[in-house]
Amino acid sequence: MDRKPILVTKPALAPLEEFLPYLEEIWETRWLTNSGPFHQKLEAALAEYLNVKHVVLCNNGTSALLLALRVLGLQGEVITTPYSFIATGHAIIWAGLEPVFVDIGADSCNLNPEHLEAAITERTAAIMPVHCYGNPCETEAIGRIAKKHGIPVVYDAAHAFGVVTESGSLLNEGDLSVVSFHATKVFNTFEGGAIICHDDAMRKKLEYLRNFGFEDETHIPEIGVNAKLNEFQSALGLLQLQHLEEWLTKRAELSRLYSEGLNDVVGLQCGAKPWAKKPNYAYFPIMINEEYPYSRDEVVDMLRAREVHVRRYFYPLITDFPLYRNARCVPASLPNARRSADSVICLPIYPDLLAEDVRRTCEYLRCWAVPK
Ligand code: T4K
Repeated sequence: MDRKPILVTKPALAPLEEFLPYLEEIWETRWLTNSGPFHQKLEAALAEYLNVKHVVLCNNGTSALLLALRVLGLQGEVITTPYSFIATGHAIIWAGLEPVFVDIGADSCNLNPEHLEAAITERTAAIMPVHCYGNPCETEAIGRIAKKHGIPVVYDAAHAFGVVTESGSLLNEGDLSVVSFHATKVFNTFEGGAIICHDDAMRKKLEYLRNFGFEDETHIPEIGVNAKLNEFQSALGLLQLQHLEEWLTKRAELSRLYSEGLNDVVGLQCGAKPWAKKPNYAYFPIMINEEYPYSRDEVVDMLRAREVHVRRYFYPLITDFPLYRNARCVPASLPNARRSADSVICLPIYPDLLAEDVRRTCEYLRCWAVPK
């Protein structure tokens, strides 16, 4: 039987007819960019939804990371995780800093605070952990170590939009957090991102850094870039926000179906633990270990042959790209990150995914688990 390919994700979009009035308004006002009315409304709406003080919109998550690092006026090294998308490492280098990679935990995919202190030197300027898959980092331990050494923490929260822990919005942790609104994310504006910050002065500085450095018409205190989100994307964001809870409910239901379908499969571990009080179910990673009769890459190929186009987020490790070969790693062999990169498969998850497709995918993984 011919099946439609199932991709790892499919962007959620509000109905087109609901977007038309926003477009008509843009065509009417001719206000297209540069902190226009929709942009201002979206910043306010997101701050309220996310329960954070300031949201500074940017044109994507990578430039938001770049500005977050720039605004702190850092020099030297930034400690991060090798188990992430390449943008995490690239942003550090673009900001003129050196990445240092600390291993992740044995059963979390996040930076392990136990190795953090060993990685800190007099050249450490900041820590940039990633809430991988939207699962919260050990923020308390990281915060304690950062405070002891007097260094700021910038969370790469690209995956963590809307995640809430026992202490409230995860995005309130650290000095700054960065979210992504890329097409593949839980909340998308086609492309987009934002910096979450907690004080007025920092917000002002970020606003001028994203607009060429203009503080006002005649003053440019620092070299800025053009990292603005336009009115089309901001209007879309306002509309998308109205549908978000419904999309999160669907993601939660699909995630539950995967967990039920795969929980007892020998050699396969569901990595998407709902550690947060309110998770966002951004990804559904599984880990294939030695007890499974097929290797991770064989499983990827077998699923793809059945039109289930899974991805290996995050393989290879950032440190395995030749550009990063000389980066300092703690410990040098990064054993946990390596194990996760070699065993992970991210299964398809998005609001329009059909329950029957999740069941079918689980069925394949269960059948193949029977020894060869
Ligand atoms: N930090 C972290 C931890 C991140 O994960 C990311 C981005 C960033 C920072 C940087 O944020 P941004 O600057 O991107 O805002 C994707 C995304 O491009 C990237 O945003 C994301 N992380 C990364 C984890 O995944 P690819 O190369 O895997 O994307 P691609 O084009 O292969 O798309 C994946 C699947 O989605 C495809 O099977 C098709 C489907 N798709 C994709 C797009 C773009 C669609 O159906 N429609 C679409 O428009 O990187």
